[in-house]
Amino acid sequence: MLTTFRFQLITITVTILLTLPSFAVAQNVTDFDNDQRSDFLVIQPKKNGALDWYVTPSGAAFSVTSSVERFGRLGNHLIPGNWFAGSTARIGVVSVKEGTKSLLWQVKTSGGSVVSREFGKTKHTFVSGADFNGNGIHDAAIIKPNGKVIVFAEMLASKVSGGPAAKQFELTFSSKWVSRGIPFIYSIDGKRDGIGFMRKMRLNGRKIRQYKYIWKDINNNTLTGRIKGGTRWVADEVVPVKSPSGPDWLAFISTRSNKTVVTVRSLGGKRIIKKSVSGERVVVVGDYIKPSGEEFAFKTGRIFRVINPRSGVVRSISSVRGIAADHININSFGSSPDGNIGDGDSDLGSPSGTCKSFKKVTTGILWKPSSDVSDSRGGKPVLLLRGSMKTGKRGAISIYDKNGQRICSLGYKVMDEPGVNGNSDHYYSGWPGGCGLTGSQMASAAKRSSGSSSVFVEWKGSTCIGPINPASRQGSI
Ligand SMILES: [Ca+2]
Ligand SMILES: [Ca+2]
Ligand SMILES: [Ca+2]
Repeated sequence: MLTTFRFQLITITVTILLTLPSFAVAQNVTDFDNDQRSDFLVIQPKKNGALDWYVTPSGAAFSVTSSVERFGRLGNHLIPGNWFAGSTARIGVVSVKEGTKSLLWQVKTSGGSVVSREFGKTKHTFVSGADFNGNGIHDAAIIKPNGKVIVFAEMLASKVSGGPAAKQFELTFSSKWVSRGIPFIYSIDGKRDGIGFMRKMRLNGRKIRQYKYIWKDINNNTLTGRIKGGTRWVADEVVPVKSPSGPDWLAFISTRSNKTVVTVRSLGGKRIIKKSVSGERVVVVGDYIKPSGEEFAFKTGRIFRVINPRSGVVRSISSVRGIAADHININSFGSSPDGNIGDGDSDLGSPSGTCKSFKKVTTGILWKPSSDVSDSRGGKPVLLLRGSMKTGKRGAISIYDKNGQRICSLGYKVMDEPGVNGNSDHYYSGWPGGCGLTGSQMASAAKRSSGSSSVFVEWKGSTCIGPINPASRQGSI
């Protein structure tokens, strides 16, 4: 998954790799050119909301970037991966099927057709990019609020003629772990993935807190324990990193306004490496370079800085600007996205929070009705929060009408140049996580549902910023 990326609803995400059986298919998830190494995948949302995909392949020594194709729309989550038997990676998206609350999974085949299947609902968290039975083909899973996890092995591969049979499995966790934990993918043998939840808990009444976990796979293996050490750090995201052999490692990714920290540990807690960079960065994982095993990479603008956890070797690779797509994506269409890239937001109409008090637009808060950037954000509102007005929220924030009905959303974007606009946090309508409406469309939507064109933006606790006239500039930073 990507981090900070914890982004988008388009949400996109990040990746992993598997060990390759000699007969097969590249299991390296984001391997598009079939050289068994991961490639860098980036999307650029266009003004009309379409997504253009680009790949910077390992096979050409990361020296060129090519356009893949246009597929998906703002508001979709990205699910690139090895979805079919005998194929290299393919691009795909998860969206909410129009007029329903069902999740629609769609992946492009090499022939250009689209293989799709409905699986899960908007109230579920979905998991893409994991291989639960270790056959090299990616499987889908959904996490239900009641603690049930449904694994759908070969969900899409089975729809292709001559493909393997699909099979479903059910794993059960307590609803507390699901609601309070960070979901993560992990393999005990480097091949077959399982799913777990990580929670920061107090140790036997003592003050210090550590991460505890519970993990299961479809072969009835269960692991429980705690991550030794690391009592101070708080992770936003926990992502698997293939070690050179045997069990996975885990990358704990922590993003703050002034730096991004990645700590790679074994499940037993042994620290393999810790790296931090200034500013908020997207983090992706893949087997990009030698030696064997996966690397992680910080993305800044067009540059991916690749770091091997064991050797510490660093290499910089240039791609294109855009949102990095990782193959492991754990996300939902709700209002509080977790990881990777942004978050989608198609579940409008079921406000998850309501404004109990209001904060007027003041210094440190700036609403611009029309962003002047030239991508999908252009001509649509952006909210800037500076200094003490920041909330730390990443992903999507909700916009309500005066009755507390959710009518739109804004998506958080990591800035390519950290520190821009006084180091403000930026939230866009035309960015993953955002609803894509213009200022006047937002005003109309609010007017239709509440009789008033004013809107209120989710802020801290149950306090909202507003009233705001979405079609005019207000505030200053
Ligand atoms: Ca490759
Ligand atoms: Ca599989
Ligand atoms: Ca490697």
